[in-house]
Amino acid sequence: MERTYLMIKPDAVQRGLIGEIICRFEQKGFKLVAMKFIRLTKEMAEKHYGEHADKPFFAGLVEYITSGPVVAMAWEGKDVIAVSREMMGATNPSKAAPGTIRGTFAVDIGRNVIHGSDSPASAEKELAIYFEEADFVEWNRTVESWIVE
Ligand code: IDP
Repeated sequence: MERTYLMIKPDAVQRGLIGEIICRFEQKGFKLVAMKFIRLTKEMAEKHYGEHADKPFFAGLVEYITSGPVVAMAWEGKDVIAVSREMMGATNPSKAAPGTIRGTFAVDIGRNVIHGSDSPASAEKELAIYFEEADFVEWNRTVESWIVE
């Protein structure tokens, strides 16, 4: 089953949106398999966003993502990488469709409330930054056969 890395960013934690955001993925039918409430170090942030190191917004991005606690999560499910990106909406909340997480809860690209891996390769890389193998909980949902055929 596919896994992705989702992170509730510091702005969403400060605004009391943890429950709202987790609720959407639970209700969709995805399965939570790991979760941590942590504050990123500068090193973790630079590793996570390494591909943007030469962008003008990089310093601000690292400052933002380390500015307060985040909820780091691993979610599992059918096509969870692509589907969770759709549920999040476009990177720039002004362009995010109404009803998506960013479309509903955010207005600024520098405060866009959630991160989600954009490919299997980045999911693998990002999950390894935040979790060790022992952090993943193996569990059976009794409703599984009502969610996936
Ligand atoms: P994604 O988060 O939707 O995958 P990316 O292009 O990978 O989007 O950018 C990573 C993060 O960097 C964004 O979620 C946003 O927080 C931040 N970011 C991207 N572009 C800008 C910008 O132009 N100004 C400020 N922050 C930006």
